[in-house]
Amino acid sequence: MDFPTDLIQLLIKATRVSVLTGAGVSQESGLRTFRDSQSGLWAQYKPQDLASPAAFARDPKLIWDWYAWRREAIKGVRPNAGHYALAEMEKKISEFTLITQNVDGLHRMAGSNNLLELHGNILRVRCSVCGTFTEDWGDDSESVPLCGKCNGLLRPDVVWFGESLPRAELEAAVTASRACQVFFSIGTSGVVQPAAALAHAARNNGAVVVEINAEPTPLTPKVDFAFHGKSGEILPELVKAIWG
Ligand code: BV8
Ligand code: ZN
Repeated sequence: MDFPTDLIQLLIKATRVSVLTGAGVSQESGLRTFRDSQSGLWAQYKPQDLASPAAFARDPKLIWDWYAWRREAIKGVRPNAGHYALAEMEKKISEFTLITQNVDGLHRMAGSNNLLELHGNILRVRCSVCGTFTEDWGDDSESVPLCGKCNGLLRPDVVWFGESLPRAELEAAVTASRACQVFFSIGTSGVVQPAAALAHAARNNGAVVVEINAEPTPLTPKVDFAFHGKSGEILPELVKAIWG
């Protein structure tokens, strides 16, 4: 795959690069993206209707089971070449920040360290009342497991719609987006806020913005370089083009 030489030259010299990823980077690992995530029993629900405090209050068991179903799907997959290429870029670029909306933990599994999980991680569970994290929770199918400390209902450690993002991660993501020379938006439809605002923050601070996505998004008209295709194919090619 050929890349514009000015982009390659820029990336060879770049010391500050920030990347935002979404569900698209995990698609080639066999995980459905958010917009086409529902199937079978769950096809009748819109994800954002399930991923909300109101839904959990209304029917905690339904929401617990939905996350248990997604957790099982994640346990059955591995990172793909796109995840590994991003871990490779982190080794080559001095200030490389990987910001993800994904709760699947695949970036960390691929070896990414400077990782900001803006929307949490589905493999972590905490108490919905006192916030205590629990390593091992029984998944018997009868009821939602309870907190060992206060008997509150346990919930996945993810950010639901209407809930604020973890402050430290969000602040670090905004700082890294404003300070970078190159900002990549990869495998995301760029609809969910405040994550979708990060590319604009980077652009407004003079960064070159690159989009890698299977299809155009609302961000496409605003980027300097757009590559529409599979991130698991394009990212390894890009790494090769930069560092041979
Ligand atoms: C908050 C965790 C308030 C849970 C998630 C301003 C304007 C309008 C609305 C809002 C606004 N501010 C806030 C809102 C409300 C809301 C929001 O943005 N709503 C949207 C729907 C309009 N935001 C919130 O509620 C946020 N909280 O604002 O709190 C507040 C403020 C202060 C104080 C208190 C409260 C919280 C948002 C986080 C919600 N949690 N996930 C879970 O996973 O269950 S969001 C979840 O959906 C994901 O994390 C991700 O962010 C999003 C899905 O988007 P993508 O990842 O992009 O996936 P998608 O399927 O859409 O697209 C995939 C793309 O990949 C496609 O383009 C496809 O073409 C491409 N693709 C596919 N295959 C490949 C590929 N690309 C490359 N290669 C491939 N192989
Ligand atoms: Zn508790």
